[in-house]
Amino acid sequence: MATSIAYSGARRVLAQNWTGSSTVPSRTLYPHQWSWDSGFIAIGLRHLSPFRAQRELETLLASQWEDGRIPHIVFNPAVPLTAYFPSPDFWRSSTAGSAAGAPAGAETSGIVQPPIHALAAWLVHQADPAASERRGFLRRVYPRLVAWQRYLTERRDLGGLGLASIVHPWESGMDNSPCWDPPLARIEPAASASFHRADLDHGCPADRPTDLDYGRYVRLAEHYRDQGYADDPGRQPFAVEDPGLNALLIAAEHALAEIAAELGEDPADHQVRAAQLTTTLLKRLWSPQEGMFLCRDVVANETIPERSAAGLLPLILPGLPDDVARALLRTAAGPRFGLGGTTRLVPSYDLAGKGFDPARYWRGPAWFNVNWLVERGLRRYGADLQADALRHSLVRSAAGSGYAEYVDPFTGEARGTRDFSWTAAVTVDLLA
Ligand code: 9YW
Repeated sequence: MATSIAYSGARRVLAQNWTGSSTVPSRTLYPHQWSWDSGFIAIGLRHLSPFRAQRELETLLASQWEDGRIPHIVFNPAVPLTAYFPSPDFWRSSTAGSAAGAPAGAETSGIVQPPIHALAAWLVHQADPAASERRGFLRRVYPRLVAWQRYLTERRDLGGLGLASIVHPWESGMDNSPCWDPPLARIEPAASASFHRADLDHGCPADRPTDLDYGRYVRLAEHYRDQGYADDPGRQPFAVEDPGLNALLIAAEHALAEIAAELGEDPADHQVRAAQLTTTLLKRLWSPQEGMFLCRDVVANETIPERSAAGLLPLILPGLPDDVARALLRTAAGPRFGLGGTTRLVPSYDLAGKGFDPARYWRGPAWFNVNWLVERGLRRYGADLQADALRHSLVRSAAGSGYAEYVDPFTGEARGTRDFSWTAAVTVDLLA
């Protein structure tokens, strides 16, 4: 009974947030299309309507840039500019991004988000292969997904060893994670009077990033825009290799191999790249002392000594050495993340870290997309009992919080906005 209520509530949220061609993360706080949100949303929608799931991804891909990047936001022209900051007149993609091949007929942001899309496309196809084949879904999205992957592995290889770098904290999807504090400390913030934070019109300030964070986000985004969104190594004031984004990048290469094989093409190139990227990820970001992956500041050429849930996400990847997988499972269940012990869900950041705050966005609260990934990772490495418990807790916390954007990791108390699409989508996926 409880699960059927959770399922129907989640279905209601997804129906309410569907615009006709894609889904907004939240009707109030985020009234446009977001890149990695759409990936998670499609993964849930595939159980409700394979057609809507395909459309979700196709709509996003229609605004892909010619250089292969998938922008982190595709703006809905019908929504007033004041509804969300930074708005299209800040990013100016159709003019400032023209050298990078931004579409002329759509307004988007110029930065990116983690590449969940190839995995999402593969899962959407698998949910109903006949519905997918009828519309030629994989055949149409595959070249676009490959171009997206090459944008990240080539243009964004700012460290020169093969991993992709983010050039803005928003690109990690984990906006104000304490991992960005050291590299952000070098950035002179834009004056707070020079912009208006629309997020504070809808959200509680204690649950959101600070004004100082925003000043730095604005400065970095302006800098990137004013260079025409070019990715020249050495010219970015902020460049970080994030294990979460790179884990999804490798998962995407595995998914592309599956898609290629399904289309009758040779998957070998994707398989080789996935293996090479995994080796580099281990060499570059694995910390045996911490028992997890850490971020690397490419500008300062040093490891960032902060532990966030992003450092557990490589658990989704096949082929990790046994000692690495075992250490990750121990870290997830240990005092820093409390899984199966002090926390209901994996917190976004180290419970014992100096930046920990159970209420503030990516500095401690638990997020449902991250926990969905951890659940897959636990299962992949044989921790089925822990995965079952996490699945149960995730569904209970999602429905119990009104499908909150994020929750207090200890109590499950709702934080941020409610009726949040990916919270509903991963609930549907786990119950389907
Ligand atoms: C913002 C839409 C996005 C997510 C991000 C999350 C938040 C936007 O919302 O960023 O204005 O703060 O951090 O991961 O994609 O849901």
